[in-house]
Amino acid sequence: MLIKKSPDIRESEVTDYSTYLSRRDFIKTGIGLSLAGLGISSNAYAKVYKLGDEEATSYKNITTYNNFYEFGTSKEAPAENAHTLKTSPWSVTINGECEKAGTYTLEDILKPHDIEEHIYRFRCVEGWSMIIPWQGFKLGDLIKRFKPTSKAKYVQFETLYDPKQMPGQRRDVLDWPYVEGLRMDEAMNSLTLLATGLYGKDLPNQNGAPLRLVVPWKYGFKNIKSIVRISFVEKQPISAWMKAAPNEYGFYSNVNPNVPHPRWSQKRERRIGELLKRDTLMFNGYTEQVASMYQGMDLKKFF
Ligand SMILES: Nc1nc2c(c(=O)[nH]1)N[C@H]1C(S)=C(S)[C@@H](COP(=O)(O)O)O[C@H]1N2
Ligand SMILES: [Mo]
Repeated sequence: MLIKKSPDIRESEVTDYSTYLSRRDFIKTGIGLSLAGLGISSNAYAKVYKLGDEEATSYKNITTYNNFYEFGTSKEAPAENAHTLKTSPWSVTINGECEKAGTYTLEDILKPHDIEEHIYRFRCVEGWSMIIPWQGFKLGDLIKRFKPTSKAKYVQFETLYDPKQMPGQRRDVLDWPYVEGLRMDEAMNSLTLLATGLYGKDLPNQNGAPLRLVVPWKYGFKNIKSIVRISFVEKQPISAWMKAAPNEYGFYSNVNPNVPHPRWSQKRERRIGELLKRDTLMFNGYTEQVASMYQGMDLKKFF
């Protein structure tokens, strides 16, 4: 079992990765093997994860303080309600400007990718933040497999639409399904992940199982959950939040302490589990890896 360490990882310990192993074994043998049968300890996630001197947010906080409006708009609602989401079987449609369009099983989507561990800052536009140890693979590696054409300038993502499984979709708080998008270079950036797990365990439903986007230099709402469609498109996608409030939520939504939200400052943030507020960092601390993509752009205009 190969788990690659990536350069953004410091002082972390790589853990056994249950989802991936069990899926792989399922594919190979056609038999669902229990985690116990594979000798995988269920408390592998108890290890300490750090990003520099910043300690990872607790598993409990990451999995019980959520935004996932498909299951309700309070922070507690997703953990309470998301058990109704059925994540297996799951399929993902890849379409638009690419050579290998089609509908693929989740197993086919995951199969060629080695699972990496990335410990990232996560900053919600509402002013709170976490440190999350993700497992997943680079979105760029997936994109290459499906051979986008020269017309593919953006990548658009869609969450499952199924009001039976997602009770929040019975109310029109957003124009469902949840949609997000990235410019092609952002999608290809090596920080950008499709996550399948956190803390060495399967992604809990409330965190966007079985597949969710992680773009650590952007506000949390760009990190679309429970993805069923990835489309290569020529025009800039209109995200669910842009539709809902275009003056408040832009396409780029890069973390930027110098560009306030129309209703509040973005200069500081509350790290979940800490008392004192921290200063919010430009591009959430990932300037070195991402600033060149926005060279010469007016970030107040392209917010
Ligand atoms: N489909 C979908 N994706 C979503 C959301 C949502 O409501 N629906 N909320 C977003 C917001 S606002 C944030 S802050 C993050 C929260 O991710 P977490 O609950 O794993 O911390 O998910 C984002 N992705
Ligand atoms: Mo958010």
